[in-house]
Amino acid sequence: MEKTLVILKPCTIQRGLIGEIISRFERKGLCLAGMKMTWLTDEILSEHYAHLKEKPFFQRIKDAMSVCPVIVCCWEGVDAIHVVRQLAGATNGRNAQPGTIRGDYSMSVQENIVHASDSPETAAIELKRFFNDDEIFNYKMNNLLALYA
Ligand code: YYY
Ligand code: MG
Repeated sequence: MEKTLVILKPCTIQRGLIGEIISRFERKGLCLAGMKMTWLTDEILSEHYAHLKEKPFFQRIKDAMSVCPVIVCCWEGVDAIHVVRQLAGATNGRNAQPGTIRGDYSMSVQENIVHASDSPETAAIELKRFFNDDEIFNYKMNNLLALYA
């Protein structure tokens, strides 16, 4: 089992899509191990988007990520990091395949509905960045046989 971080971006909150997007992960069969609403600071966003700090859009994406609170989620499942990236789709919503979250809900690169960790290494770092240990819950869904057998 792996755990991965998903952030429902401000565009998702503003457009009233919180429930729809959470449903996509839920009905796929992922287990919700943590979830909270938080208002991201420029400081935490500078850390989170450090790999983009040389890009011309660095400040713009940080500003877009802090126009309102976001929902941070920890989803758990076999191969969860890869599965969630596949569900999210390509970064640019206009290129993302129909059937993916970005493909179905986004017309934008920046306003692309979700952030999703892109590797086991970044998932571990990002979960620590947004959650305290006691905010991640270790329990098993009782449908594992039906999901994975
Ligand atoms: O992992 P992913 O979200 O698909 O893309 P990243 O390359 O990590 O970029 C993070 C974030 O930055 C992206 O979700 C939107 C924004 N962004 C942008 O606004 N303009 C770009 N040309 C590239 C990325
Ligand atoms: Mg990324």
